[in-house]
Order: sequence, then structure tokens, then C-alpha cells
Amino acid sequence: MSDAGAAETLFERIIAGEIPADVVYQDDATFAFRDINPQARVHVLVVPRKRYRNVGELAEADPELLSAVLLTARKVAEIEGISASGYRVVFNTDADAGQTVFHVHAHVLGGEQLGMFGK
Ligand code: IU
Repeated sequence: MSDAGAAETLFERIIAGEIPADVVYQDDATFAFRDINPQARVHVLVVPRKRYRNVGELAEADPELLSAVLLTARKVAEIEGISASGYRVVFNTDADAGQTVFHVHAHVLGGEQLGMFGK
């Protein structure tokens, strides 16, 4: 189910251009911009223009749009020159994962050797 009725998040304002962002790539379905608090040399967020709360809701409601998000993540890696060296795609989901913005987004991380998962 789309979360369209819920309160607006910061990402709708970034997509609308109301809040400036360092945009890496955009198309009709997705929008990619640099994270303001990067956790790796490359750290880009990929969001669908249409809002869903998390990746599970997106997968259920619109698998084609989830695929578009993942293809944009790959395109971002190509643009950033890290597709050969490798990168990580992360979807934080709810509290224990530290999700803070409830408009689904993929973190694309790379450009250096990444640590393992965990705390
Ligand atoms: P999370 O998965 O919901 O925790 O990720 C939210 C990300 O949004 C987090 O990495 C923030 O640094 C990032 N972010 C941003 O890029 N620009 C902003 O204005 C704000 C958060 I607030």
C-alpha cells in the first residue's frame, strides 16, 4: 500500500527541489542524491518518486518500481565508477535497523573496502 496519505517526509521535499541536494541521477520513476552524512567514500540514496514506507511494502505493491530502484542503484555505481570494484545496497527497515526517513530508500555504499554487518 502506498503511504501517500501519511505525513510528508524530507525526501518528497528533496525530490520536489524544495530542499537542495547533490543529485547524482534521476529518471521518471527514481531519484538519487548524495547522503548528507556519508558512511563510505561513495554513499548515495536511491528513492522511488512514489512513496512507500519500506522495501517490503514497495515489493508487495509495485515490484516493477522496486526493480527500477535497483537498476538505478546499479546506474549510480556506474556513474560513480565503483561497479567493477563492488558496492553494497542496503534498505534499513524500521526501528532496529535505524530507519529514520519513512520513504523507502536504498543506500548505495562503496568506493572503499566496507566493514562487515552488525553493530
Ligand atoms: P535511514 O536508512 O532512514 O537511516 O537513512 C536516512 C538517511 O538520510 C541517513 O543516512 C541520513 O544521513 C540521510 N539524510 C540525508 O541525506 N539528508 C537529510 O537531509 C537527512 C537525512 I534529515
